[in-house]
Amino acid sequence: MARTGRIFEQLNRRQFLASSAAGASFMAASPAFAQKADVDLHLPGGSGEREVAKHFADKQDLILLRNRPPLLETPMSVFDQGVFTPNNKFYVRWHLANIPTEIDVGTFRLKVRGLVNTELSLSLSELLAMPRVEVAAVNQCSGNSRGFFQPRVPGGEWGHGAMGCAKWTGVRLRDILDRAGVKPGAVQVRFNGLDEGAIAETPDFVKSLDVDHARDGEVIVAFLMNGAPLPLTNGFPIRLVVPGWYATYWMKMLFDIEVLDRVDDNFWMKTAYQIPDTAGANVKPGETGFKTVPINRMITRSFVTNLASGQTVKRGAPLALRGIAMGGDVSVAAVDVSVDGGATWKPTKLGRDEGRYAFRAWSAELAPPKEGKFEVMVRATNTRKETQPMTPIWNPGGYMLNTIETTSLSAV
Ligand SMILES: Nc1nc2c(c(=O)[nH]1)N[C@H]1C(S)=C(S)[C@@H](COP(=O)(O)O)O[C@H]1N2
Ligand SMILES: [Mo]
Repeated sequence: MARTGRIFEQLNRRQFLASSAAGASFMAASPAFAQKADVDLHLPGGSGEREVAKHFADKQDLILLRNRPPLLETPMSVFDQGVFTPNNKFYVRWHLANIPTEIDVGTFRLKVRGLVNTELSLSLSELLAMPRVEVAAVNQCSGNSRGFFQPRVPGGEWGHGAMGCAKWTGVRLRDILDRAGVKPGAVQVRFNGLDEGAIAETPDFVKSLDVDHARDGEVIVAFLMNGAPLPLTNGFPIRLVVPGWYATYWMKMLFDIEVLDRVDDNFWMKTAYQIPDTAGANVKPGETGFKTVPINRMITRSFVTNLASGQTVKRGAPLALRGIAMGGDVSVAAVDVSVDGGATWKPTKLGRDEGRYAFRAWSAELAPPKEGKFEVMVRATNTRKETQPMTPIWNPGGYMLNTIETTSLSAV
């Protein structure tokens, strides 16, 4: 159990670090790093330049959308460094204002209750002693890219950086549920984290999965992210990882699992995070009265990461392009680029396959551009032959945008 011991030691150290954060939020007493970051802070169509977050001890050079509850976005340039997003650059999203800044790893317990044969109260050392699995998976907020919705919709006005990819290590949720013994008649499994609203009226943030999904062997309770304990802001000490599904289900600071004999009808399942039950979650702007379903699996997307709109490149020289793609809940099959507005597409070279749920790197060399402005479009297709739409979708929640992205460049 030497390995378990070492992780437990790391967890203990993390608790010590976490407790040094100030006050009733994650904010460090003083900024621990440079305040001027080399990141693109513009959100096209937005109200000018955004700020760099300075008060989060475990984060560096993220774009600040809100301090409390925190909304911190990863700049696109980070995704150019590799398919795994470093923990200190990984985006952060919380709904509720009261988030523990200190976790006592000795007394922390994960409860399992409801429709089970034996209720459990698992310590972190018990969890660390269970069989361990690792999965590379993209964590993406349902509202990633909401800032690009036209007409605009209320909510976190994210650019494209409410996503990240990490190697998550933990135990299978199925193993935990089997240890408790799920009783016949179970319908959903509900997850709760330690965060709470500032006022009693705020519905507690809880999310549920169908019992078969919860028991599919892929959903895990993770305690390591890229080999290190989770940052406090990403759910220390444990969080749910639901590969291929939007991050709203990836409950952070998970402490309570309840097996239900019914479909969960709490606010965060029944009212919030509902999408139109239409192809691509698309409805006409302003449309109402359509049938909705809880948001679920992710869809395919791709981005250029080495160049940003507005940049100039060298005319008459081959143009190197790099980027990332994701398949959604299946692998990326192809990434193509177009320089003629989508009339013709050229295949790119895919990077190493890190698994169906991970980002996939891609690269291409384009023919030397002539002097003047031009546009590069990038389009991913997954193994289910689903691809990205040319025209933007719309829905009132600002969810699931996956339009083909266009990068406007000029050759000089
Ligand atoms: N306990 C808790 N878990 C949570 C949330 C939250 O508000 N509280 N937000 C969810 C949503 S909507 C997102 S997008 C992801 C963000 O994960 P991250 O902050 O680790 O990037 O956490 C999910 N898990
Ligand atoms: Mo989210």
